[in-house]
Amino acid sequence: MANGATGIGARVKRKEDKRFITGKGKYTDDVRMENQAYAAFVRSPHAHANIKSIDKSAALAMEGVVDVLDGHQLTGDGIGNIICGWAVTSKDGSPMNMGAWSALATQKVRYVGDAVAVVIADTQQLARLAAEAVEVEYEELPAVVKADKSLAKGAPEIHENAPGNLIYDWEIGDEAKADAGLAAAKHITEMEITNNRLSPNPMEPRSAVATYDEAEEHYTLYTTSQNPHVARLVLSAFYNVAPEHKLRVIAPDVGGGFGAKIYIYPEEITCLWASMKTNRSVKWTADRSEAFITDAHGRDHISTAKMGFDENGKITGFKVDTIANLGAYMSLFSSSVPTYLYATLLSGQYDIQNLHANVRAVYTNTVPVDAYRGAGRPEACYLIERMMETAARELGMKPAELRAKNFIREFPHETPVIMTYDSGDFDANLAQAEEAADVAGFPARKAEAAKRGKLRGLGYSCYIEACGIAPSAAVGGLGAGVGLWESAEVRVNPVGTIEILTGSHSHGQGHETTFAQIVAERFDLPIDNVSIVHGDTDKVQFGMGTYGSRSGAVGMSAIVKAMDKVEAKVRKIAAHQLEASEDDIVIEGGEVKVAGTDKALGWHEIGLAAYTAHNLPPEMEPGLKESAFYDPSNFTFPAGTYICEVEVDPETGRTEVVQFTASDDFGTIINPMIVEGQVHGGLAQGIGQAMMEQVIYDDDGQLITGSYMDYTMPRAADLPFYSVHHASTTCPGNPLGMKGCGEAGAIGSPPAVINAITDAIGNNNLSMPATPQNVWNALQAVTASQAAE
Ligand code: MCN
Repeated sequence: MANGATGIGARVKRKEDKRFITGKGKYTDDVRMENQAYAAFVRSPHAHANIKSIDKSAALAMEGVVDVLDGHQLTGDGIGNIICGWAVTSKDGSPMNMGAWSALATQKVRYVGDAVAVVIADTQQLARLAAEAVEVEYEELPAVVKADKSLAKGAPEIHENAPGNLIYDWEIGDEAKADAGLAAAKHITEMEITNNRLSPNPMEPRSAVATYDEAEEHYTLYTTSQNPHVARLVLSAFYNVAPEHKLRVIAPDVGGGFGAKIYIYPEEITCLWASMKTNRSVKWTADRSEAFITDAHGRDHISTAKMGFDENGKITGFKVDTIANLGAYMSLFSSSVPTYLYATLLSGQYDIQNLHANVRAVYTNTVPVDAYRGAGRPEACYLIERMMETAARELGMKPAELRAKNFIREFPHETPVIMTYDSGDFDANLAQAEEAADVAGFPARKAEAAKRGKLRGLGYSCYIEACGIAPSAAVGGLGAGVGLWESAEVRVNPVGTIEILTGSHSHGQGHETTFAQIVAERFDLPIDNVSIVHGDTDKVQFGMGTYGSRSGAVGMSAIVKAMDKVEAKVRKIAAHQLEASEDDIVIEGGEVKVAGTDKALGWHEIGLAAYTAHNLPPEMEPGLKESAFYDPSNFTFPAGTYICEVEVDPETGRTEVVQFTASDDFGTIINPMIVEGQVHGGLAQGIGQAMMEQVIYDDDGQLITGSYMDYTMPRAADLPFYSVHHASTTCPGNPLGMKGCGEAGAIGSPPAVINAITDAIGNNNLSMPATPQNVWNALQAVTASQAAE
């Protein structure tokens, strides 16, 4: 049914924004429990050390300190180690080397910030003061922070069961074919590419409030989670904190996550356990400094790559060797990021028959690394799109021409790295972006900039990514420890309003609006009659949560399935009550009608009929509420072309992004305004990665970029007005035809920026982030080589 004003395709303003912009959101730190105490963690100041002793006496003597708990007590109570839930097998058939990670370290600390003990006290200030008073004696060990150095002979060994710090040595594709393809090439482009380590920086830091009810032997955890049901499952099944039916996890309003709030961290585990130990509600909220040293970081790859081309510019072979830094411990999905979310996307938008990638994942004495917006796909896109632009320069071809020569044009297309692209029109996105960016007018703009003493450059990125992460059987076969379906329940109330209970979790993506839009469209109801319930394991039957831009393609599809069931029942009730054939029932104008007559029932009448059950068809169950689980048959494959135009000041290296154009294919678009907002946010993060963000450790493993004085986040003034466009193909894999949009901007934009800057300065040797200093150094190298000639 059409519902033009608020249905599919309408730019409906976000329903949730009223409470967010008036300060009425309810976040975890807003939760105040009776008898609440506060946790403060005693953290390692060393990157690598043995714990010799812990002296709690001074802290325990402070008035208002409830207890000081350590790792021996935690493990003594049977709390299990933190695990990585995705098993990756090395190419020699051996399992990955997962080192033990206790929520509170017992013998050894492995990164600055590793938790050693927790203080529970009456106030937050007191807890923090008392944590300072806990004396831990350490025996310092040498540390290693860089992925390649960690693999080097003689590097300090971080986990006993991971010799040489190697977690796995994994491959995908056919190496012999890739070698043969390169051997047959007329031209080979070869590059070393690093992908800088990032900190996720959601606006709301992580937080937990745990309560133990002794009489019921029941736990409640309020937490900043993107997936409360997964948290409950993991906390009960793996960490043994509480049985699943005795644990309620609530993720109320959550102020952004970007991946960092998928995982179950030491702090939540410890707060739950401490609430039982102390019989107090226990609250912990990270401050920004703590977030920098505890939130899982992202990216951090070092790669070498070779791409071969024939005389026509067609790719003959592609070989990639990557070392991925996973930090000190394996976080929940860490193993899957540099393997199944990265190397499987290395075919990009191109028809590459001969492809091989090798990935070694390593431990270092740094914060654990896991999925951060894009997770693996930005690393793949950056690598391919830097290679393509570089190859075009080396071959003397236009970057767009080289790409178009290699585009995939027939779907479904199976790549040699196990992905089956289902749909797309890469030419359409490229053409749309080139037109919107006025590529034809670039030479004139460059000449005009030159008159002002500025260097202007243009860079492309043609990205593809796999999101809508599922299907369960496929990910299970690849090592995932969970299924990746989604569930939903549609409840029509007796008064005809509708509640949608979903296992997806909204923490900035506008689900309360878009999810309501598809219901308003289907049942032709005012959007205000529909409300969305999420984020509470006691309310929503089950769910796998929000990451991998899956809530549209998977979460909303589950709602569609449940709506199918509701509609079937509504038709039966209406046909019975209106004495008509089910085939003649239509749903429109907020009513359920007999086509071609004036016989109609309002939704409130249908609802009332279902719940009073006075006059239902024989054998029909009373009530009107249906649930569904949805497991798609494939990922979705958003794709597009991004074109970045920059102006560099050669005096200072300062670079301005003067124009950024995006043409995306997100399939059916439910709410263009929300989708544009998602693209804007992703672009800000991608441009941030390309130009300013970088986590830096010194050689001893001390975090240098531990505050916003040293870790540069992009601000509004650093970013241009984006020019965002859509050229869509329908996704055949889900009932709405949607592809995910939540990560695309962060995936596609970094190579476009670096390609533009390197074009401007005439030096291809530039790594992210392109800070003024890095750009200036690259410019000096150009001047030096010109002087030498
Ligand atoms: N949508 C749409 N039409 C489409 C695709 C999506 O209208 N064709 C809508 C959806 O209905 C939803 C929103 O766009 O309201 C994003 O949908 P989707 O792409 O499915 O992504 P998710 O909802 O699963 O969100 C996850 C994604 C990820 S993985 C990260 S990381 C990320 C992102 O979303 N983190 C975010 N966007 C974020 N935005 C904010 N504000 N905060 C974060 O932490």
